[in-house]
Amino acid sequence: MWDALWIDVDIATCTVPGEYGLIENGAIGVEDGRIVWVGHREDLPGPVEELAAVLHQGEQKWITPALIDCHTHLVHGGQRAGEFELRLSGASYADIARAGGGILSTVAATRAAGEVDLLASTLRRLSPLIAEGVTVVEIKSGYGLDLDTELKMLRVARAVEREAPVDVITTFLGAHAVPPEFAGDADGYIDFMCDEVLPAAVEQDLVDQVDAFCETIAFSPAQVERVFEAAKLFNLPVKLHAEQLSDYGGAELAARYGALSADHLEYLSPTGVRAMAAAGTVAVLLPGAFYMLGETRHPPIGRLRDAGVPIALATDSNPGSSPMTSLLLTMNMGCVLFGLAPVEALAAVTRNAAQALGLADTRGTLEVGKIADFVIWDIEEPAELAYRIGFNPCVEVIRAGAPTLVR
Ligand code: DI6
Ligand code: FE
Repeated sequence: MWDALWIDVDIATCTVPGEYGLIENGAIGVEDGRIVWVGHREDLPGPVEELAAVLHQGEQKWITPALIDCHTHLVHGGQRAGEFELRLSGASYADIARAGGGILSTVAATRAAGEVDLLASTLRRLSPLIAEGVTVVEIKSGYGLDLDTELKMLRVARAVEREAPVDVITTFLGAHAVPPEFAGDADGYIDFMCDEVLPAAVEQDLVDQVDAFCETIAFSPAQVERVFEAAKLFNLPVKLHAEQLSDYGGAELAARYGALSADHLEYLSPTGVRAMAAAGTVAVLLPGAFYMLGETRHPPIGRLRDAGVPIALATDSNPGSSPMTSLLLTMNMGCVLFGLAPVEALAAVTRNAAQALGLADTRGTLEVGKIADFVIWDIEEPAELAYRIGFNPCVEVIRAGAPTLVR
């Protein structure tokens, strides 16, 4: 007997690229936290009462894979509404960063924050994501830029997994900005990150993957390459903030290191697209940052599609360029601002987001053997998930086969 069986549901399995993988009048069987059966109800191997210990009747609601937010900076002190006001009166994101504001103002606030408060504020920002059916979230460091605070951020990210019903992937983003102590010495700062901070974080088992910010206002491809070499020593997968504000060749570099993903990509070149396709690197698009910064240059969606590069979407939740905590709104923005189809937007926060985190074997689709993380939605068709703005149709989240949230 299975542990539980869901019937009277319509299912979008997301198993086939470019399609919802629809199963009308479907059923899902779960055992030991994994999916053991998924298909049409009439094909079930016996009478429903005899198949599982618990029978859930879905009243013809929809089931999709649980959502995955594969790029966030959720752990941080403070906020930057003042900078938002400056930008609205004409300053650019890069101007503010060069003047010592931007990321560095959040660094000051994060260094000053106590660990307990940092965890509490992170959990508050996480809760709307959880309410939307997110069960896996990636969280980056990168607002510490010194040994103690980078470790503190990563410990908080790990603690999130103990305190909230989500699995957390932690990302070391020491190469996010040059801190004041290293002003004018970006190379010295990269040495410090590679030789001292990353090894200490790995030693304490705080790091699942490594990221960097490759941009004229941040780090050069040569500096990023040293970070990737350091990651390689620890067998850690890499990813990169690339081509957000200019074409700097970051995506090609990331592809050369077999990166799981390259993220942002508004200025991605045709060569970059080809390199990503060849390396199997996922394109993680962040329409929240595009929107918030009033950008006009779109990521090359058509080229990415033609080249078969999987496209993911994420909130990029951070206090500067994307103070956003809704993955459903991100899906809507992916469609309206970037021209994705709703079916692509759903894949972008499920199967492709799983791939961007190296979790494609266990997450992101509804198929036998995968972890039974799924969402029950009160909708009439799956395109509704990307269509509404500011309305959350999630009624229940199933995590490893167990209902964790009922609204
Ligand atoms: N790109 C981003 O979108 C975030 N970091 C990055 O490298 C923004 C970080 C911030 O402005 O605080
Ligand atoms: Fe980011």
